Amino acid sequence: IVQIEDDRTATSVEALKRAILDNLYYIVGTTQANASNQEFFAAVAYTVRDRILARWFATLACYKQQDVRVVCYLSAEFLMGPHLANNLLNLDLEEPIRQAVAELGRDLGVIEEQESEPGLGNGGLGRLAACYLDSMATLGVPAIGYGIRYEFGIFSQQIRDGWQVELTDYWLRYGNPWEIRHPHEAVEVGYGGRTEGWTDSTGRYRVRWVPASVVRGVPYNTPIVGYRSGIANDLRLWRSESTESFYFDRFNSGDYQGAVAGKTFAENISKVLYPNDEEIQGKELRLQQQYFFTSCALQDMIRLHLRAGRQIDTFHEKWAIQLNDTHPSIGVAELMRLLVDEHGLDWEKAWEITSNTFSYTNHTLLPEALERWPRPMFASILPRHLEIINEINARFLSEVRKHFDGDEARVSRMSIIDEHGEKFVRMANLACVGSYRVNGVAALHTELLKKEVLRDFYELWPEKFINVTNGVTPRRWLAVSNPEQSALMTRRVGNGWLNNLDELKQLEGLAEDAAFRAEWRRVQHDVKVRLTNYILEATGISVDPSSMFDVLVKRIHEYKRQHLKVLHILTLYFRLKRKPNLEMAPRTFLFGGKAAPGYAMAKLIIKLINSVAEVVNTDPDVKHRLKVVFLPDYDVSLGQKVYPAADLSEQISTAGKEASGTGNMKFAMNGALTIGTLDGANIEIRDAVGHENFFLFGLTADQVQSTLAQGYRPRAIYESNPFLREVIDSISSGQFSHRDQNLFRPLLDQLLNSDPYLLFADYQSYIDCQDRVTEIYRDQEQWSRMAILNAARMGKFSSDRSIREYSENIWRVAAITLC
Ligand code: 26W
Repeated sequence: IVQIEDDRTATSVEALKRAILDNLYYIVGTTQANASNQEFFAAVAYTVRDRILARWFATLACYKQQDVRVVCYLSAEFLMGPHLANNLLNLDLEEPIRQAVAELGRDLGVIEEQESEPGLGNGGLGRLAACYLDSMATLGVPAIGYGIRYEFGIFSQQIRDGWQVELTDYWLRYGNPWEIRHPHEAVEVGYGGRTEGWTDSTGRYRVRWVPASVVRGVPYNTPIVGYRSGIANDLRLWRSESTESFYFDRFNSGDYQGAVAGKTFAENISKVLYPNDEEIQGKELRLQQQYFFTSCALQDMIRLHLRAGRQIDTFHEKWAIQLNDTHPSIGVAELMRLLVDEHGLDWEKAWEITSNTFSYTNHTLLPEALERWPRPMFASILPRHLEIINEINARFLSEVRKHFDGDEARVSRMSIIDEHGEKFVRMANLACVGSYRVNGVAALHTELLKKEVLRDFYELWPEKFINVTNGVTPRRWLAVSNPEQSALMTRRVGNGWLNNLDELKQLEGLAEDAAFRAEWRRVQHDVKVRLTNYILEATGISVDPSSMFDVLVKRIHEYKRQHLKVLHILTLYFRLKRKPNLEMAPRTFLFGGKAAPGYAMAKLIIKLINSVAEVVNTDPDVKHRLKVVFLPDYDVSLGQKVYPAADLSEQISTAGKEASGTGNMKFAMNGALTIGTLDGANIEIRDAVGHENFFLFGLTADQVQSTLAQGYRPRAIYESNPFLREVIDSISSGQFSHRDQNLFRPLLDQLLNSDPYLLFADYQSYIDCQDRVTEIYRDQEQWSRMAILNAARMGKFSSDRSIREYSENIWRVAAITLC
């Protein structure tokens, strides 16, 4: 028998080699001899994508056949990171591809490095969406991710003279082999204009929206492969384009300028990701973006629903829409508009459908991050939606009045429209009213939502509120990022942990095994050498891989307190200045993270870190015992290099400010010990790994509140603590700014006069705790024991557990098995 292998599906090394060369020649358009590594990457990616397509169609067919409820995860951000290595792991193709690539004369590691990551997110919220897509595909939860295909993702960061400089991120420069454009599934989205009444053929009064402009949304699909589940879900990102026909008139009448202006408006919508997190800007384009992808998503769902031969009034039975924060919450009004205006349902039926479809996840307690839109702006962009929101609000407020007889203060707090002074549309209120479930992302966060930010809503509908603690995917964050430690763990407990992270519990016993601990340290050292080489290449700084790697990577924000870390470094620095021969185990302080371009204080913090680095790293008294490194352009790819190499994970936000944190989980899974406050998921991590294996410091969320309420005076702490005073005075004196005493003035003034994030209140507790860290680190055996126990006990923080909770408690979807 002659067996013919299909070059697009077969997985033998020989077939893969043929397929790569074929794709290189016919798709990329080059030859093996001439191909750059970048082109070769594209050929490998196409080869992998070919092997996904059959699963993708099979998955869709299976969802259709089983008539399942589908989860639609609506998110303005998906911070996916590079796909190749992750897809190879999930498809179990890593070894044959590695060999095929090697036999074609290239190195898979080098090829993987060519992939430019789709940085379509700012930080935690966008990365969480990516982890959840991975877990949904792994568990077989039918899901579609809906978002925006930004042409420019999060800016790339350079450091010049210690300052952050932003460069545009044209991630599509070399094309994107993972996505498939589907122009025949395009939809139209309107903006502006007016509404008008009309009477339909049954004599019923109806309203229609006559937009002033219309743009086309074109979906680009990227398959999301589950870990060895045979399932591929769909990430659908929408690109805005102009509807040629709309501007044709202007063009024909000679108004070329006008025709092009319309095209520019349309194309601008999906042009660039807003680089802010945790602070709203109230910009028109942002609302246009939010409405754009939300409307595209809802139209797409309705099309799929009707195409399957179903009636519109069963919509909520077949679709569960998760709102990733309030960014897509305009969807509540849009679904009402589609059902009432376009599909002719009456209001009550439409509301029943809508309010049984949406759920809302809140990701932040910071008041400056709660979205609200000035009403006049909202009215000019979405006039029909404002009418609908007014109607939702009127009905809702009458329910509130019935329930809380006569409590007009409460009515005004809960109103979707903020009627005080300049009027606003409050998107969190709209999301709460339109959703059947509202969740926070860590136990403390959910409690604070119920007690403070959303208290009135909790009192009206306690049953709506639920906690789902965040999780991260152990595939990308352990298996792909840290192959050395993964192999070690798999040798001891098998590879079941990849889809059941609780299985790492079996490592607990090995913490007491001296040989295992030695092996653990050897692996950790190798991983640190890998990062050491990267640091040298990226920054020119040489660090000692046997020093403690003390790491703080996340967006730069005052509440995350990167500057508290600086106070610690300087405290150690002055100890060494006083006693140059003091015995001190060497530490390498690694920072990474981007500041929002308009956030002056965050940018000044970056400058401070680099200024301190410049002095400390070159001071002969320090004798290399302290090294400070700011790693530029922190992104998913860099995270994958950093988490595995960390010894100490810094999670030092002011208690009550960090909703959850997810970096904290990635570190601990990789065996780093955490120094942290009782904030967000830190609390649950500490409970899981054991209090004795976690370095706790600082005020609790309650203490933070009462400290501020009692008239907090940071200057008094400064005056009474000589070590803190020395550090602050040294910055003030210009010691780290070439004698410039003004450079860091805004930062110092803020700390001395108000210190809203309580750095001074937590300073001594932090320093004392760091001294305990140093003490324990001297006992490497003890440190290894604790590190192993941390890695072994992180099962709860797999995103698989989070997705199971969403599936059971919110979405009411069952995982499918392939038919
Ligand atoms: C409108 C500006 C804006 C943009 C993004 C405001 C707020 C956001 C996000 C909600 C910020 C964010 O990413 N929050 C983070 O979400 C993570 C995932 O749940 C949590 O782990 C982090 O603690 C939280 O800061």
